[in-house]
Amino acid sequence: MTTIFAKIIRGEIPADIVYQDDLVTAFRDINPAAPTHILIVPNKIIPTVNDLTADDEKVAGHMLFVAKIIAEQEGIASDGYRLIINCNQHGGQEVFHLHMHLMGGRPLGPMIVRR
Ligand code: DGP
Repeated sequence: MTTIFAKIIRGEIPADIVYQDDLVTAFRDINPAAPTHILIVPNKIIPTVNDLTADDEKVAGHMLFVAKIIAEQEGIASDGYRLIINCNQHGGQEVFHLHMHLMGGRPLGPMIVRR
C-alpha cells in the first residue's frame, strides 16, 4: 500500500519539505488555507487516528513536538496557530495517511462552523 504522502516522503513526487527526520516529514499543503499551512506526516503509513497502536505513541507524540519546532521556524509561535487532525468522513479526511495540519500567519477565526 502506498499514498501520495508516502511518495512525497520518498522523494518520488515534489513537495516543499520544511522538516524531515527518521519519524516524520513536514511539507507545505498544496492548497493552503492560511499563510502558513504545513502538513506533519509520519514516515510510516498509518491511515487514520483510528489505526494508531501502542507502538505508534512515540511517532504520534513526535508529530506534536515537531509542530512546535516548525511553528518557531515559521515565526508564528508567539502569535499562535492551530493544529488539526481530520479523521474519516465526518472529520473531512481526504488523504488516508495520518497528518497534522499546522496553520497560522493570520487570525484563524472560529474552530468550526456552528450550525
Ligand atoms: P485532509 O482533508 O485532512 O485529508 O487534508 C489533506 C490535505 O492534503 C489537503 O489540505 C490538501 C493536501 N494535499 C493533497 N494532495 C497533496 C499533494 O500532492 N501535495 C501536497 N503538498 N499537499 C497535498
